[in-house]
Amino acid sequence: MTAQFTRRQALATLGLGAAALAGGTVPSACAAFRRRPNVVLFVADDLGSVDLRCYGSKDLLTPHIDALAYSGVRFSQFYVTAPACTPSRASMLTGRHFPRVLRLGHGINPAETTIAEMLKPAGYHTACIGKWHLGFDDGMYADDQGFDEFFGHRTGAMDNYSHHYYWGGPDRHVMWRNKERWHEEGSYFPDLMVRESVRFIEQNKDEPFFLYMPFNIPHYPIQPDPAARERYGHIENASRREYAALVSTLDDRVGMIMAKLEELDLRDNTIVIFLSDHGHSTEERSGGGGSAGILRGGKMTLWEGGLRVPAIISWPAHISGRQLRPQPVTALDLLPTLAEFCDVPLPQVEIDGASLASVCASDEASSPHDALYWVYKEDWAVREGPWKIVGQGDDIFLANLALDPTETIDHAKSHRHVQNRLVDLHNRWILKLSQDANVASQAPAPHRRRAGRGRGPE
Ligand SMILES: [Ca+2]
Repeated sequence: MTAQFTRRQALATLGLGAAALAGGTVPSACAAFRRRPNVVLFVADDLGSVDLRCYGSKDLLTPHIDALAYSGVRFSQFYVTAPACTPSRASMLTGRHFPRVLRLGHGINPAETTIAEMLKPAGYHTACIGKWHLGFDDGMYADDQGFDEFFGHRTGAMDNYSHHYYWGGPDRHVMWRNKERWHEEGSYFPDLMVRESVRFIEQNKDEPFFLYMPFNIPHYPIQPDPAARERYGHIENASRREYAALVSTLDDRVGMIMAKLEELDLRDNTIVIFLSDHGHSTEERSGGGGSAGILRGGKMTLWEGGLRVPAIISWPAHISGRQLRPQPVTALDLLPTLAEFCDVPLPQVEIDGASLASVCASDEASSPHDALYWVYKEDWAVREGPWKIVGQGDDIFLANLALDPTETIDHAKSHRHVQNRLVDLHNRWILKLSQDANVASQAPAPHRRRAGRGRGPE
């Protein structure tokens, strides 16, 4: 009998599924036996690919998120499925590519199953506190999609003090508590998020809970906590200085939630996940203070700087700390990972992600994906092994990320056989998507090779 089988037997005896095998120990499983793990999902808004100290930043101060990283697994090639807020978050919450789950211009199809709807039948109390941005019609708000409670703004950019929409007109108030407008003009929204989240944790500390905290920062409007500004007087570039203060504003508030979990002795059996919804913004309103380091591109592009994000999974009871995982994985994997860790059934639909339990447990585990696929507006991309192809209209760019993570050397002409294979993968994926009844009317078109772009020699 192997040691692992012994551990599996022991966990089965305790009533825990195979999920609990993810690098854990039997003694810590005893705590989990009392109840399923809590889940806290932190999402940063437009945080750059390297904009944490634990991801190599030299000028940002992010001690709380760094501590979270050191308590668990930090991923160095974690991708989101789209370089924009709504499609990225829609995939993350459903485990399915966003063309399958989004009704364009409206939000997540109510027929889809979110992480909250997956966990609720197992007795989880669920809350979404922050920026929803995943449904704009009746029946498509957070409290219609599996969250017992919602506090925050349903739409995108919101002024953190007036709680009015930051884009366009007419000027309008956009903060809600469930189905009621909520007015606290003058109160700083990130602090309201912490207040409401702490209340939710305290109220549900004796039952399993899922707290989804989609922060609205460091997305513009660039309105950092004045106390955080004081740490960065030495940064000369004003855009970077303001962005840095906003990242620290985020870090401080992550720290406040972590402190509450510690105070209530909930930390060990709480799965805490942190990621950014995509890369840094270069929009004029953002000031352009974020960074992707050596990576190309940012928000709204399919280059690495738009898609590769900081990502952490921490569960002290079952996952070892100070782990770095280089395997290419994706936000699609979070729902199936949580299904396994929380021992709940997957939704009865095709899930595009796969559980990361084995990857969390071992740096020798393979990525669950042979290839990764993206589409965004007219652009598309595929990654297979070190190769990544980016299509923009008729233009094709083929990078070898192992040799050139900056995506500056184009191998499209010199490696036609690779290019053709990845184009075929993309087209097969598009064909599969288009067969899904949910997306038949809005699926992107396959790529058509231009004349002369045949299967040439390498
Ligand atoms: Ca965003």
